Amino acid sequence: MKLESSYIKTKEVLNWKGLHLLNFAASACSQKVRIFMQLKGITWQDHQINLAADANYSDWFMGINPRAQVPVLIDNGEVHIESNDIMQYLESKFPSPCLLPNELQETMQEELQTEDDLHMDIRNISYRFMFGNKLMKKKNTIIKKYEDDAKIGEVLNYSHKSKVLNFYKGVSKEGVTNDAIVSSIDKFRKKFDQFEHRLSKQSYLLGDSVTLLDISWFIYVHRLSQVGYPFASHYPKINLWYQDLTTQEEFSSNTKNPFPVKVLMMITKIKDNILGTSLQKIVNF
Ligand SMILES: N[C@@H](CCC(=O)N[C@@H](CS)C(=O)NCC(=O)O)C(=O)O
Repeated sequence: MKLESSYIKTKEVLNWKGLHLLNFAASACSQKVRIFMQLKGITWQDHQINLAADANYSDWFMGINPRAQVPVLIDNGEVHIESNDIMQYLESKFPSPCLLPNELQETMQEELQTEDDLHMDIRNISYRFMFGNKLMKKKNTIIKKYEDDAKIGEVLNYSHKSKVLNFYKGVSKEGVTNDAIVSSIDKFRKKFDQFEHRLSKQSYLLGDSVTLLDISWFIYVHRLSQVGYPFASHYPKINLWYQDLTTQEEFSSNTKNPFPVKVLMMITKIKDNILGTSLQKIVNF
């Protein structure tokens, strides 16, 4: 989605030349776009927005993306948001190597919508098992800012805005609950059942070559497998597909966790093992 320049309060970016990606190393949506760009051989100027320090809620960043989310692509002063839209925009600008064949356009739209609809579910998993519910305590001021900012109402469609607000309101009180985890995993299972079936007949999710959809789902599978989702025993074909992609440098180098996230994850894991609150135990795999 290209944002009208009238929305952009941080005017300096309107003069930026070339391609700039505002992103965060540990953000799933950022990782997706970085893999995509690297596979295409596109180079960009990197701007890290530290989500752990709420840099995405700074006036500077919200003056660029009032949704307060990464990734954001700036192409010669044009601001693009929404990871799936960014990839599709770049596909038309850099068609080779092809990651979105024409004949798959319609299927891809449906598939990407499903993937995007599951974003809050991957958030549940990440906040609970990677960040140990740690990152949301500070969110009250942010909720206020989010609610107050009229521009956000304009740029966020309302269902999206209420989803994000409900998430933060819920988690800032009680963290991500076991029920939320079970419900999120149920949604992933439905998709994984489909993918397992497809991958018994083809090498990638939409045929025999990598597409944008493989990149999008790689990120989710990676995140779930990091927190103990038993792909090898439950979805062996998905596991093979995942292992295969992991051997590619573009996929592995863009999904490494920064050191503080590694530490947080390790502490969360130890705690969950002691308390019997790991993903495996909660979902009863
Ligand atoms: N649908 C959006 C989701 C973007 C999104 O939620 N980004 C996350 C990181 S993966 C973010 O910026 N979170 C910051 C926050 O909510 O505080 C996309 O695909 O770009």
